[in-house]
Amino acid sequence: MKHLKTQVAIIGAGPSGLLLGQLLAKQGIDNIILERVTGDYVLGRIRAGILEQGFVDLVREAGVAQRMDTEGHVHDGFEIAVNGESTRIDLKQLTQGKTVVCYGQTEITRDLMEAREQADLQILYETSEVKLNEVKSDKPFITFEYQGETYRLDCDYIAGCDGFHGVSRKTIPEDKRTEHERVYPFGWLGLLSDTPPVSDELIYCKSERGFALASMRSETRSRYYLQVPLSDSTDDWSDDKFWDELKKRLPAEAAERLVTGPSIEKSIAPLRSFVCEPLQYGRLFLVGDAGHIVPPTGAKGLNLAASDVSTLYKILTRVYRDGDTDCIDQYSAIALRRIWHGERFSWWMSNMLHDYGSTAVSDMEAETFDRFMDSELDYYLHHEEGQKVIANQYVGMPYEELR
Ligand code: RFL
Ligand code: PHB
Repeated sequence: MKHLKTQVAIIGAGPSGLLLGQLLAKQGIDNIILERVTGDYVLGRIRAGILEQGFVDLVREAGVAQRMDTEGHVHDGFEIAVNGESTRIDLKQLTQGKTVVCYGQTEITRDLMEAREQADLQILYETSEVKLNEVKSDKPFITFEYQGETYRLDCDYIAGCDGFHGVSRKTIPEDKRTEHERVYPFGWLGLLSDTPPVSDELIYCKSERGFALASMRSETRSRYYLQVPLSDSTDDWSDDKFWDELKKRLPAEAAERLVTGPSIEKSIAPLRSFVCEPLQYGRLFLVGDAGHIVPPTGAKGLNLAASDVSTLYKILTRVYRDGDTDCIDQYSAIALRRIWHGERFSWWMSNMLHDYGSTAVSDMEAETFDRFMDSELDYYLHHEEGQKVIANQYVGMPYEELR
């Protein structure tokens, strides 16, 4: 068996693991990242596109913001269209100056991987049989297979940044964790294409045919989504069928402007709300999707991962700088408070904008429910106080400081 030693062992080279690793390294805290797949595979996953200010600030603090600052686009607002009638949520005006940045998760991940390589920091790709041991002791260690050999990695702390399907969460005994979950009865079919975006800003569309989202990655690359039944697969959706359906769900003026082209990626993501409590067990911390999942409607998944990273980074900095090991017990409560806000907002936006089909027991009940929904949309879209509720949550709740 080969032996390795580090201060913080990080499992997973997604945005959570890479960002945490970079921040810790800047503070002189040694870390090693283990990743199950190859770097190219990680970069092939097309996911989030909207970054809150807190995320942007953290990437700057990590010293990896150069490309994001030149190629990312600041968005002052976005549109919500209901049956073709569009309302602009003016983020900047409604939140006293706050905005979001449009820059793809793939690009952030690429920037972080390159920075890590340049700093000669280790990522062990294609590790398997990863097992977390003695996490309740002050000498935890990880065992794994790498390039045909068995390894033991001794460390002080373990950051479980290995996503929803990772091993870290499952290391916490079942009777020591509670998992809250809601699965939605539909998925999002995403399409990426090298075509100019239909609009400068995102358009979230509620229509009688279901939800759609017009998003983007750059002036020449678009990202669109359609609500689809969970039983659909990408084989059911030719590019032509996708574009035809999207045109029917977009407001008419946008549909007329839409430039179509061949897809360069197409995938279906199920929608899920999920929270594991607590997020700390001994010397193991769950970070990002390893501990929680949101439906993508509020653009919160990656942003919640960033606030977890920020909290853990502050804690570990204090541990190594001041020798204050008691502060690790603050992690779960601080992270979870912000996570539940993101969970509730994403759930609420999903409910408001998707078609769930009717579960009403009579026509009258269905009509009453429609009136409730019309009134809810009217309040949140056409009254300033309602718009403020959306805008303030969309730009993100402030990060909480350690005690
Ligand atoms: P990730 O990105 O899933 O990375 C986890 C990494 O851990 C590795 N791993 C392991 N490594 C070693 N050993 C093991 N046993 C391992 N098991 C797993 C995995 O290979 C992977 O590289 O989690 P992280 O870093 O916490 O980042 C979270 C974000 O990726 C996620 O919150 C967002 O992408 C969520 N999300 C979206 N969020 C948004 O804000 N806006 C979006 O539009 C949006 N679209 C999406 C999404 C998530 C999706 N998923 C998870 C299916 C679209 C999709 C399809
Ligand atoms: C995206 O661009 O992929 C995106 C943007 C906003 C969302 C979800 C996805 O709410």
